[in-house]
Amino acid sequence: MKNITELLNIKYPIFQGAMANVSTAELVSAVSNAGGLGIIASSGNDANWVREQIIKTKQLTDKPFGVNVLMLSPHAKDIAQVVIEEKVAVVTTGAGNPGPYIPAWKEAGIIVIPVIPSAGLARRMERAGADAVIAEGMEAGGHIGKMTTMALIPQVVDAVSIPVIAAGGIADARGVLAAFALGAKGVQAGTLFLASNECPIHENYKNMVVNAKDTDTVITGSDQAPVRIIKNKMAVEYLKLVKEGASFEELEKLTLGSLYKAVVEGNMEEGSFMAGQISGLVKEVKPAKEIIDNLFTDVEKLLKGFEILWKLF
Ligand code: TUI
Repeated sequence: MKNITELLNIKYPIFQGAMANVSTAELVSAVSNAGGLGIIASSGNDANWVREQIIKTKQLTDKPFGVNVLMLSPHAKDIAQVVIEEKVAVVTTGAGNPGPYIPAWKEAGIIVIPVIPSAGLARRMERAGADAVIAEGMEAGGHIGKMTTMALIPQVVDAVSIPVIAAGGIADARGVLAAFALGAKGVQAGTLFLASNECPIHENYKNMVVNAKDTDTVITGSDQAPVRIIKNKMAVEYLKLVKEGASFEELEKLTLGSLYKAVVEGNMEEGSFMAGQISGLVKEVKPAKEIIDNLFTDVEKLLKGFEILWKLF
């Protein structure tokens, strides 16, 4: 099995998770230039917007980058075509089964890496022709599945013979090595890159992440689409309304436009600040290159420490 850095022609086995309204050309190119894989989040945007972001990213980096296609999006079909036309190197997918799109992407020479929340879906994706999968635990921010990273990764690794990338709850060298110990061949981090200089979000969002403690995220959204966000006034009200049996319309009144309020306006009370449980570990905002370089220097140090420990046994 090729390792993930060879497969993608990148320096470090780290992906920047595609974050809705956040992962645009600026962050994506910074991560790719630093030797990771930057990934554009198409989220709910239309195909023209995605094409513009691809063109902009190509102007900012000559390194490989990816585009995430959200299966929930009404524009998924058009975006699936744009990534082919623009000869994007890597496509990741989220929030659904990309099976029907995979043959055309493979024919175009695109490396296809779906995000999956279970071993069953990982197996289906391998059969459909995926090159690797990203197994994302429910520690992650945003839309999540039901399994934890710790339980999910080894079961997915045993279920498929393509490389598995671990996501959810990883923001330092300990997390990276834990993921590798579970059999992953790479990691994907979202929250860690929210706290980067190049991340184009409101300062208040970065401060929310940096100031969060371990228990500060909650799960909102519906049973079909649970969403992890940092606890604030909106989240508390949302959960109270759910407990009182509020209707979908009442809940939607709170959440409609709330991601925009977080990302663009930095509205601390009404915004939806998607972030993972590992926010409590992310303590400062740094350039993406420093984040990645430090991370893998720490991985090397930690590995040496393990070797010494092993000899003492
Ligand atoms: O997609 C994500 N995270 C996201 S997408 C997003 S935008 C959004 N906002 C509000 C509500 C919904 C979406 C914010 N964060 N992560 C990847 C991911 N994919 N997590 C879970 C899944 C997933 C779930 C079910 C992938 C496949 C799947 O398939 C079900 C099936 O069998 O079809």
